[in-house]
Amino acid sequence: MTTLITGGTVVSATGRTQADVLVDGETIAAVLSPGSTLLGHDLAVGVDRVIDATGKYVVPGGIDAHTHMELPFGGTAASDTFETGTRAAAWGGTTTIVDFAVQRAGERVQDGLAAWHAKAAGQCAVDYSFHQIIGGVDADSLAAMDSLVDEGITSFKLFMAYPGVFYSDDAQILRAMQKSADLGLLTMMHAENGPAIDVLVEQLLAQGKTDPYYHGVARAWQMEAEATHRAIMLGHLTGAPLYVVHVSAKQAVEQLAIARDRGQNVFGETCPQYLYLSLEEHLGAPGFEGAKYVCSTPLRSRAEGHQDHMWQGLRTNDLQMVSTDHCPFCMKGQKELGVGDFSKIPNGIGSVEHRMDLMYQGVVTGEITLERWVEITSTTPARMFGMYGRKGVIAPGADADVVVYDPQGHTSIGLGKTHHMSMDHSAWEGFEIDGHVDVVLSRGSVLVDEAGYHGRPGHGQFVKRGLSQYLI
Ligand code: DUC
Ligand code: ZN
Ligand code: ZN
Ligand code: ZN
Repeated sequence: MTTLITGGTVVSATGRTQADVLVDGETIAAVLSPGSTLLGHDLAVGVDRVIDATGKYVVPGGIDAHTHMELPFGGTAASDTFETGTRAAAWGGTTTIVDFAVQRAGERVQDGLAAWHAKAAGQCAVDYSFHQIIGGVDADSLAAMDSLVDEGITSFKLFMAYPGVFYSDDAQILRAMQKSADLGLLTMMHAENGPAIDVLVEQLLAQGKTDPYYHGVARAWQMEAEATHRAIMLGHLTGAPLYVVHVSAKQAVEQLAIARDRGQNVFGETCPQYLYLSLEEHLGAPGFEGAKYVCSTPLRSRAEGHQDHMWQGLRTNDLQMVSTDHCPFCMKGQKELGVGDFSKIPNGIGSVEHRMDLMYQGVVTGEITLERWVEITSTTPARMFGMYGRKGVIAPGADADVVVYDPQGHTSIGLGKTHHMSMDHSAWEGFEIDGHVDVVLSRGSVLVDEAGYHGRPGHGQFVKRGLSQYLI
């Protein structure tokens, strides 16, 4: 099967050009100046399928490097399965996800990873890979890290938050970082001071402060900034490269900037919710509405300027990319577990479907350039997590993961509109996007076009990743 995507503007992380994209089977065969012929043949005549992208952007498929499909958490499990979550991803122009396989204290890493393979295999509409959560750092799990690279898993995540669940203390972090420095793995860190947060939670609840808003009070920015600094110092000591997930506090970005300025190999990711939503307007919504916006790290105060600072970090490259931390829970039966006690609200927001649109809105409003949009949503995730060349770029030989994006189109987000995630609400209800995902190809197959959805469970394949290109 050959496909010609014709008449569009091909956008990369470094520029834009008028070009036609020829897809042969699962990969990109050529990127050609408009109207090119191949050995004298008119390309549009010889191909099986022509996609007219006139007036539209042709960009590499989105890579969401932080999702939690089916994650057991807070006495329940994230409401998107690999099937529903990757279908929603496809609708939104994301053609690769990297989810987190979970090892808990007392479990074998190999078993945790095998369980995640079992959940995802045959279910995914788009390609997928895994990071490994090490929730119990001990001699066995450290030894098991040796085989991760061979499994195509070149990054692992530790938690400074959630004592009793995934938490690692400083001694465990130090040992895991020493190991990752040896192996060339990328250490991902959930940087929040969990034990100190737990004290504030207990005190707030004792004062009768039980509303969702207090989730944000307990998880104060100081808790994130302190943990970020501590992780950076442990990374400095051990030589382990560090990737801080879901950065939301401006003081945490400042810590990353200081570390980067002294030449340390430190990176940061933020998420759409930290760019658009706030403690006051969303987490502080009347009644129990704020529960929709309970995630960790929490939404931050707009009065304190955190959201503006996240956009700035993306411009200055103190933050390198945007993932969603997609971790959806329904209000009914899930979020409502925390009525009367904010600490029992399962943490997470669902955004996997909307990341490309929400970040494109930053292009419309002038927060970022068109090229930066491609860079933070696709190219850098591919390079950061060892998939570049195959993913993250429109070039001959790359997987034909391509999105045709219509800047004149419009997307209304919300239930009954463009919502395909398995949730009974949307944190993004009412968001209006100037722009529209028109066509989505994954390894040469059209998953979405104007006629609708053509994807299927099992099209998506596991991607064995190489080492991060950001290691030095
Ligand atoms: N944060 C969330 O919001 N959900 C799952 C885990 C996490 O760290
Ligand atoms: Zn986290
Ligand atoms: Zn997460
Ligand atoms: Zn359209």
